[in-house]
Amino acid sequence: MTSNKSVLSWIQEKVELVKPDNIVWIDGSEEQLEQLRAEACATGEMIKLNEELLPGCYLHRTAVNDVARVEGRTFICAPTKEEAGPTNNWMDPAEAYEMLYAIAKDSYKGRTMYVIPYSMGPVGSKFSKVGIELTDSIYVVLNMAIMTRVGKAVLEALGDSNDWVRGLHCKCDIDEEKRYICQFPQDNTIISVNSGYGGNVLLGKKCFALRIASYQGKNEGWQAEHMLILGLQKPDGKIRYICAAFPSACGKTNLAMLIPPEGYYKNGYRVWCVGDDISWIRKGEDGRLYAINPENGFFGVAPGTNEKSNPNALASTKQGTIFTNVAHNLDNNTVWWEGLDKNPPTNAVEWKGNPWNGQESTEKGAHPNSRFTAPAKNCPCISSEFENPQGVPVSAIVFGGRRAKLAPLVYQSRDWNHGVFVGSIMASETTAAAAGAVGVVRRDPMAMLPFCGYNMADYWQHWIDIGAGLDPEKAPKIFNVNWFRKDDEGNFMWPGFGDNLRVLDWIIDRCEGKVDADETAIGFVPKAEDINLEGIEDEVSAEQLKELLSVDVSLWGDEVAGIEEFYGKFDKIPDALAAELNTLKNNIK
Ligand code: OXD
Ligand code: MN
Repeated sequence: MTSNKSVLSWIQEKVELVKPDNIVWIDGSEEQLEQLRAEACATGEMIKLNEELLPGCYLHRTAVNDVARVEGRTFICAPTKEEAGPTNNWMDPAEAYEMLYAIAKDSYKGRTMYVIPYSMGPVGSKFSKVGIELTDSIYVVLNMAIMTRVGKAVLEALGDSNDWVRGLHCKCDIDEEKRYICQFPQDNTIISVNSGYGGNVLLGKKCFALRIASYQGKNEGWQAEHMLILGLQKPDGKIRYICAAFPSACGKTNLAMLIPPEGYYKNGYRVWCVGDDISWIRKGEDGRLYAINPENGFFGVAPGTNEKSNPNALASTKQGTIFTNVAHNLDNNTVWWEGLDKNPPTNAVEWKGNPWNGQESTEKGAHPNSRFTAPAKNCPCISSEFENPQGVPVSAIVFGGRRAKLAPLVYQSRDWNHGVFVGSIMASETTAAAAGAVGVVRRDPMAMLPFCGYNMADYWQHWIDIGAGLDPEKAPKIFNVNWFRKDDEGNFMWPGFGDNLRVLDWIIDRCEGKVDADETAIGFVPKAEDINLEGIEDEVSAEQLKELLSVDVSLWGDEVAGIEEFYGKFDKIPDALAAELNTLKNNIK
């Protein structure tokens, strides 16, 4: 399919290492994918679901010890530990290659090597980047064919170029003790062994589009961010775009596909989804920042997705979708997960493959991290700009986390550098959904803690440098939101979901200079009368809104100590951020 020498020689090397019985190049044709689906069903790797209710949909179960990304076994193999920084695991590249090649050696014997040429971003766009993943898993091929653009056209766009990311995935024995997800940013290379689970093996996603791409972006003057992209259409018909970064379990997919509250909808408000997880951002010819979503599908968490929380996500899963680790309803050959509805199936198989009666069992039917891999084109609110090779102009960047007391519902940074500071101090409180203590603050700057491919201090400096190259008039305005503030009884004070539009609306008005704000110690906070509560007055009283917008400087005093402790891990902090921390300290004195 290609005469590109760098591609052919790299594949040849890897063939000699892993020794497959056969080699199959993925050409992107529907016939070839269909053949692979049939083969996966014949071996039991996938189960074909009800063609009438869920056309083109399949179920897959991973090994029970292989159900999530493994941050502890994920390494940035840069030449020095300093280049990886204190927040990444580091391994010397030579040692890493030696160890990984020893694990991968002969591991494809008796298996087929699939060669997946894929593009992150629309094929041929100047934003886009090519990768080639070698895998011995049909499940990986079929997921990659949903999450990225795959096939011949990608190799044609690549031509003879050597600018592509090498990815080797070997299932091996799914041995947890020998599971490694290694990125070699300087070599444009990813090696993943002993896993068959999404985020560890769909190498285009976290490994390439965030870890490798963040490093490429630093060198090439652009940014790879863990951000959704949404278009907010106002009654005037104009659409403004927002990129937003939240840590896991803070509702990125829900916000990206938000349905406006009824009154807003009637007035012509709409939200259009460009992406739910990753943004690649660069300066356009007009001096504004533009973003694309490099992915082509959604790899969403299934539990909790329902007709109320996210009808658009649910609709996206109704065809051509692969479900992983959810419950299998044997009565109608469909799928079920906790939080889908109140009617679990009685004649079912749970995610581990055991018989399951959802009405009687205390076990979960779906794994809490069970997933759907759904084509973006299925989403009823997919943006008309989804395929635009130029991307969309970014009006606002929004950071956020889960803070019961500290952060107000929304605040705006004073300027770009203050906004970078706000992103760098992002943190979220742990929930009961994850193992460990509840309510513990975990720092997760820009939601990139597990995904930054180099030293986070250099990453922050890169953010500062990007801002320095922008006309402040054209630079996106930077905000922080907190949908999770609680009252003294522990109840959430803000309804969230569709009502978050009320906050997005204020954000865009601020970007366009249409609304005033109060300056506080931490930035600009809305005047209470500027957050429209029409339709939710019963849920949020004027008093409660005031509380939601309040800034408690004594709590910020404790927060400063936490920020200093976190910054203290780094040998260097950009001067601009040290100055912002000083300003915060002075402001709360
Ligand atoms: C994801 C994640 O799967 O951030 O998107 O973990
Ligand atoms: Mn993510």
